[in-house]
Amino acid sequence: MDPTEDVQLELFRKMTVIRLFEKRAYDLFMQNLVKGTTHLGTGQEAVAAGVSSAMNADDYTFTTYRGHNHLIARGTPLTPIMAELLGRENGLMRGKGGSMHLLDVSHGILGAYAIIGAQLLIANGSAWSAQYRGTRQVTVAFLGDGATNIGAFHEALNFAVVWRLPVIFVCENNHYMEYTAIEAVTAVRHPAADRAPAYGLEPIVVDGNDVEAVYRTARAAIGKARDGGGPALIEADTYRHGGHSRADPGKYRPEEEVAGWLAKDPIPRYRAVLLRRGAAEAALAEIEKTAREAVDRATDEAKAGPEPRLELAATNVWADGGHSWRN
Ligand SMILES: Cc1ncc(C[n+]2csc(CCOP(=O)(O)OP(=O)(O)O)c2C)c(N)n1
Ligand SMILES: [Mg+2]
Repeated sequence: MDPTEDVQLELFRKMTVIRLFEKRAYDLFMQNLVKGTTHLGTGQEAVAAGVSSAMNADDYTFTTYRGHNHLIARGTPLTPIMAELLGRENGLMRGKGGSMHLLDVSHGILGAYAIIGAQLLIANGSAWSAQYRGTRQVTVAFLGDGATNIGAFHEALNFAVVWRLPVIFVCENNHYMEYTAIEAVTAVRHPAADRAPAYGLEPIVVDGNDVEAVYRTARAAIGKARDGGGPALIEADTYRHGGHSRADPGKYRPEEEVAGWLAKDPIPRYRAVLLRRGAAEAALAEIEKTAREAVDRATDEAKAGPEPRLELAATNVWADGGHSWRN
């Protein structure tokens, strides 16, 4: 289904906010204000925006260390994410997790996982729980292309199909796993989609820089899973503009390759589509202005947050005997 006009503006808004937030995160990292590392999804915004807009508010998201974008797309306020990056007590995890370990149960984010592939098996558990409880909630788990060469990916796919789980695996194929091109270490061309038939799944490849294509593909898969039709594996073809993490300049990538993908930047591309369809320039400019202000506000509020108190060091470290997810 094509997005309504409201959804179209929402897709543009989400991508814009994510881009500006991550640009700010990079600047703060370069100023040595970020505690720990960062992995930015700059260039990959259309995947986060398109998939999240196809989800219901009570659906679940599992993401990776490259996950700021997925939280923002699902509506987590910017300040607690920014404050978490800066290691402040007003951060999502009270400043104890940092960029790679974001969790926001109130927006259905059941964690960001730094161990490649680990989230996929836990996502199966979340989907199984929804299936068992009969809630019609769908779980979406994001993964990188490199994760497709990890055993957990294959274990998760197999069991998701065997149990017909309401889980959607979205592989963001940005063509690199750290500093290695995925094609140099993978037997098939499409690292996720070409493996799907081995588990009885349809091979799905979508242009991950076309936000509406991502939205349509995700909506179809999520709707089917919600109705009991079982899991799907979506491969979104995309590219990260920057390096793998921190200040990595990404020089291991050929210049022409980077230039080719910059020309396919999902945000200006969608902006042009909306203008062609008759959207008012002023409306888009207003979205951009509001996004800039929101990122500025989040930065100020994060910087104003206190350093975590010493007594917090031992909280939320051990299970308390309960089974519920909590922040
Ligand atoms: C099990 C495991 N092995 C190795 C690593 C180190 N590592 C961190 S990120 C990364 C690359 C993953 O690439 P990909 O899945 O394509 O995700 P991307 O970073 O491109 O989003 C690796 C190997 C890890 N975190 N976990
Ligand atoms: Mg990758």
